[in-house]
Amino acid sequence: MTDRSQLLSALADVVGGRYVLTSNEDVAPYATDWKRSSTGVPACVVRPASTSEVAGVVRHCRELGFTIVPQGGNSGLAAGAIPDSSAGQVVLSLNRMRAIRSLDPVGMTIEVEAGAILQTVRENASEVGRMLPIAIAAEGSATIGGVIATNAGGLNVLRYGMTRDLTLGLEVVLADGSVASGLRHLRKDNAGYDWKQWFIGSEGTLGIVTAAVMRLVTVPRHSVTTLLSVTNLDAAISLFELTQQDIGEALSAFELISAQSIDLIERYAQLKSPIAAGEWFILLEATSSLSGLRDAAEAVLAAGFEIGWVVDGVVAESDMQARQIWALREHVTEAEARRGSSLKHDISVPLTRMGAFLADAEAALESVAPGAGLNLFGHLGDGNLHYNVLLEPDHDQQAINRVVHDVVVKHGGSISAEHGLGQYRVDEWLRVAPDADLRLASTLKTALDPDGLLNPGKILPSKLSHSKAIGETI
Ligand code: 2HG
Ligand code: ZN
Repeated sequence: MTDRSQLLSALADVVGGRYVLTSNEDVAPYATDWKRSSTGVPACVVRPASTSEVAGVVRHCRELGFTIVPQGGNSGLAAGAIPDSSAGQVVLSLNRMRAIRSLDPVGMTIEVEAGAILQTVRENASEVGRMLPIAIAAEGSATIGGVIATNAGGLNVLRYGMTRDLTLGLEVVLADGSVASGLRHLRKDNAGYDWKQWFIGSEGTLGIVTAAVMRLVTVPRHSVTTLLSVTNLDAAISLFELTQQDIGEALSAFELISAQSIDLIERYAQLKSPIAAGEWFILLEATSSLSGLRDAAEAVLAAGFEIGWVVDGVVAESDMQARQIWALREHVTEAEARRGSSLKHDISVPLTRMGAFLADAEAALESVAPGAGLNLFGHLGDGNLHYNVLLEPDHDQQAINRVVHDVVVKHGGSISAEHGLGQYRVDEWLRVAPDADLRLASTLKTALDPDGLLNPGKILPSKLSHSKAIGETI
């Protein structure tokens, strides 16, 4: 028996033969990412139904020398859940583990399995007047496990924080096949290390998340949605300051969309902006259990007009109009993909450096890709910009990545704000990361996955090249 046939039969014993996928047709949806930029060749795809089956799969892969690529809804934008082309990696899909294990509206927690779809979890919570405030366009396919593994951000981070801030407990299958159970429903727990944090945002490189306890919030009774266009970025930032002052903790989204992005949406997603363009558009949303939001939003808009920051604006009159405004924002990624290929940069800088970052990035980009089209949008309130370059065949992608990321570093920013490093940004991270970050990452990886079984090539390239990168003797 070859190693692979031994593996297939061992995995079939654990999960049942029909859940070990090998044909090209069955494997294809798990082997290519959403952007269709990365396609791998896995040894097989395995779909366990329980935590103990995940543990069994891990043990067999380890014994037989196959590495594992954990996968949730495969909606990631950095190819973190896509295998390489060696046929030596097993894609472990969590998509059969979808149970909502418990929902506590009083303690405001929900316990779910890793493969539960984000939208389903949100719907379950909303049935009892609660909300899981992770708002991402991919909610219909993204899973809780994937959201945790990437520490996903999204549209409401400004108000509720990243996925990390909403995760109370985890159950994780470790690289040795043992299970770490920490499904605690507690807001306060200082007993020992807070080990769940090691796995949140670890992109499946330290352990496989099989279940989680998430923190819920109450569904706000009132909301107001406003679309504005502003003269320039300084005006957008000033308006953000004013909004924080006057709307305060009710502010749930402050999204920035460039005029070029609106053009893309109008051309490729057949949607229409209801207002005249400025250099930038802002989608402002406030939600609260208390009333009076509409007056507050109108006052901000009026002040913005008077000072000369705002070019045009509309406050949604109905839920339907609010949904239409949100549809513009939610179609940016799709419109970009329909236009053609693009090079995404998911960056963050301190808000006060955003203007200088944009000016420097424009000049740097001009030096390697003169006249390149851009799709700039993001979560201004979080200092997180999607600095996406619309690719043309003659573009040198590595050169573009380097100049953009160098400017990010110059302004004290991060080259991976909310999507993860995946495979696309590993080399760049190794190039720009501080030594301490690399040393600690390596220490953690060595402690939890000494043999490099879990998602090799993600976050850290491979044991060998990473050791070289951080100057260890090997
Ligand atoms: C968003 O903000 C997502 O809509 C996707 O993070 C970003 O497409 C992108 O680059
Ligand atoms: Zn985003």
